[in-house]
Amino acid sequence: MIKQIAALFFLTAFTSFAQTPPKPYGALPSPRQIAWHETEVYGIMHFTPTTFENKEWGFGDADPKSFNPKDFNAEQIILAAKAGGLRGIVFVAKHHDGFALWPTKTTEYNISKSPFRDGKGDMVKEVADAARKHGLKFGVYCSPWDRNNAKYGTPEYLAIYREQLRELYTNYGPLFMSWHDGANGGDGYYGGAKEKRSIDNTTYYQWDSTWTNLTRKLQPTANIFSDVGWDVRWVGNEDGEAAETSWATLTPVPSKGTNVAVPGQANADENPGGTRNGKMWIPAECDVPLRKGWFYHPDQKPKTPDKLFDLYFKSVGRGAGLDLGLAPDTRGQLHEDDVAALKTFGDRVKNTFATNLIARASSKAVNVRGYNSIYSAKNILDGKPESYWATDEDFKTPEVTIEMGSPITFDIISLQEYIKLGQRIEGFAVDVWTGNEWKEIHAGTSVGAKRLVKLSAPVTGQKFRLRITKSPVSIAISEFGFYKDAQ
Ligand code: FUL
Repeated sequence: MIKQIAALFFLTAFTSFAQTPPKPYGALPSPRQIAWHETEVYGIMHFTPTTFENKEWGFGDADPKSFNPKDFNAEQIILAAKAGGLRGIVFVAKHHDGFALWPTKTTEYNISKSPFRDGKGDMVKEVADAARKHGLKFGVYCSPWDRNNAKYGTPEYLAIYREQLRELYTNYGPLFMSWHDGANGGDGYYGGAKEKRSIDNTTYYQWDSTWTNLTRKLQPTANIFSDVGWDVRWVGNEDGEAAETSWATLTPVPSKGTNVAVPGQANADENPGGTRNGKMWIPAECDVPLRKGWFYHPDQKPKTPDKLFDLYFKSVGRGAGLDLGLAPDTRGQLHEDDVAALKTFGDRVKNTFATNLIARASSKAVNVRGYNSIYSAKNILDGKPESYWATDEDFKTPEVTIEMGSPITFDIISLQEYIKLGQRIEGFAVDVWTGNEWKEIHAGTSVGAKRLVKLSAPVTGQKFRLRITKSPVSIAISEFGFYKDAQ
């Protein structure tokens, strides 16, 4: 009897140990950030009187009557975005020129004073509705700098700005992002004063209480984008590229006189790559306009699908997000060149990643956590991001061999960590078996939400090996794949 109880005790202890997931490592993503990572590619849309002036930064003095997009079609824009593989749209509800694209009660300088829909239009609503109808998430950008408002620079303007956010947060459904720009102060119309106004952007907007009391309360699903957070950081350039080695973590340094790091105060050196072992999970967004400018200019052309595909690897493929600037023309639609570029890019991504060429391979790992099938290496080939291969505590640099029934040819490697347990891996390598020895195809560093590698030439083989070459803790890998560029 005693023996049986002891055996039972041992078995229970063993199975519960064997089922214990790896301890999380470092800063972790929140559920709202996990949802943001899944969005991967989205757009940011700029369309105000500035479009009709053919400028990038409206001064704030354009006549509201100039905003007259006779053929505005939110669905045309959203469908083009969807064909490009974009899963969300951040709509610039107010840019630096101060013109509000919804019938706000906070300023006369708004869409109801324009000929659009005979002064009865609400463009924020039209875009939000079209986005949701076609399955895209919706977010807003409301510029804190307002070159039209007479009160800009005084404490009264802060109340106006917050009320604008409150309107946007309460009338347009759940948002996936609230985008906060860093451009601040300078010359402007300011109700006719036409002067230069400087504010101290560390204190003037009181971001801490705005985000805590408004954004978090009214839009708990909205990821706050600004230079260094709170949820998503700026990548530090507008070229669409994160650093080759990218960490989703960062330690924001509070701006002088505040307890937060505010927009416009980025530590640009760390933004492109983040900080290994940073205190907070704040992944990078790579914002880049589809054309040269954020607003439509007839003399510019959209980026080529090849360029977009390359940027996809340098953003999403480095654990970041890709935010593509969409600029409707004066009709209120995306130019056919933009539509075509988005479609070719979207099709290429969709077709390339449609089939993981090693999905049916057999796998043999050197170690599986507690011999437990929950953590089997098979999980990295199952296409399910929720399952992962984990190893025992002391197996920090394990390897797994993948074997196919017949040879395959590929030129893309994809690797994903199970980021709910943090960003763990610091180095990995992939080899092909040549018949008598292993030959390294690629060696890389950080992984995180996703690491994509485009090889310089296609590789053919039947047996492969993934080696984790550096990690401070045991690993948790959710997906591993080989793909062939569908160009
Ligand atoms: C910048 C702004 O100044 C640009 O006009 C644009 O809105 C871009 C997305 O962010 O900081």
